Amino acid sequence: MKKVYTRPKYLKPVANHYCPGCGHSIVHRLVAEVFEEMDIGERAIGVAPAGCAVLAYNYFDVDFVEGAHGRGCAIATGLKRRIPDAVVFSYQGDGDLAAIGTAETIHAAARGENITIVFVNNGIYGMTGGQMAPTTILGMKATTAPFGRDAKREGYNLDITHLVAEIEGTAYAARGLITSPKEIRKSKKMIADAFQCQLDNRGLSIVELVSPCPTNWGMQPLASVKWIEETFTKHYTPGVLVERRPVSG
Ligand SMILES: Cc1ncc(C[n+]2csc(CCOP(=O)(O)OP(=O)(O)O)c2C)c(N)n1
Ligand code: SF4
Repeated sequence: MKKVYTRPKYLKPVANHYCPGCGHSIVHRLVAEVFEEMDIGERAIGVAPAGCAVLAYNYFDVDFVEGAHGRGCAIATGLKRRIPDAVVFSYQGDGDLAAIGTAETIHAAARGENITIVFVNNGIYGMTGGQMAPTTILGMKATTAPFGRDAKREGYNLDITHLVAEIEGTAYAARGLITSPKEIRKSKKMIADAFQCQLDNRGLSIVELVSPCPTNWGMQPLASVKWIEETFTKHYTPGVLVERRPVSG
């Protein structure tokens, strides 16, 4: 019988701690598959976040550094400048990238750092129990916005990838969904394009993966995916947001 599914080379043969229906494990798999297909796993160095993906270094079979909360882009900057041949990526949640790490994110983009950001947006602080994040959309409930986010009380949600895309130093910004197999395949292509951008020395690349957190959303996994497609994407439309300095020929 033909084998159609196997563990990617750059994922360790261990069980992970993610909840059923969580997008993180799918994103891990996509990144590991891209490393294998692009033959860059031996050169990869990841920066793990404070957040549900804090143990990413236990799952990826590539070099990793653990970052303090929000400092992924600053740490990735140091690694890439010191080891230019490495393929450096920060793996960050929306609390990590768009709240405590806003300054690091924006300034890494402004400097045009040749790093890749894998950004998992589940609209909430997952690890700490479902507090409101900058990405929490209007009306969405969180433990710190129990009646749903209200613009008058909690302000509007922040589309950080759109903001980063506006900055000249950003070479590639895209947003994919971790929902249906079709959308997941598109997301994988975006991850590959982001790493290719780094290989071509074009500047900062970011891929946002809009991803379910069934546990903190209080939904079943399938309902979470449906909610992303019907509601969350009204604020976070998938697609390539910007592509600068393409390599000709
Ligand atoms: C300096 C500092 N402040 C706060 C925390 C607590 N903390 C850990 S993870 C986290 C938020 C994680 O949310 P997110 O980045 O969205 O990732 P997710 O868990 O949803 O994947 C917070 C506030 C911390 N570890 N360090
Ligand atoms: S709390 Fe949410 S983000 Fe964290 S592992 Fe569970 S489903 Fe995933």
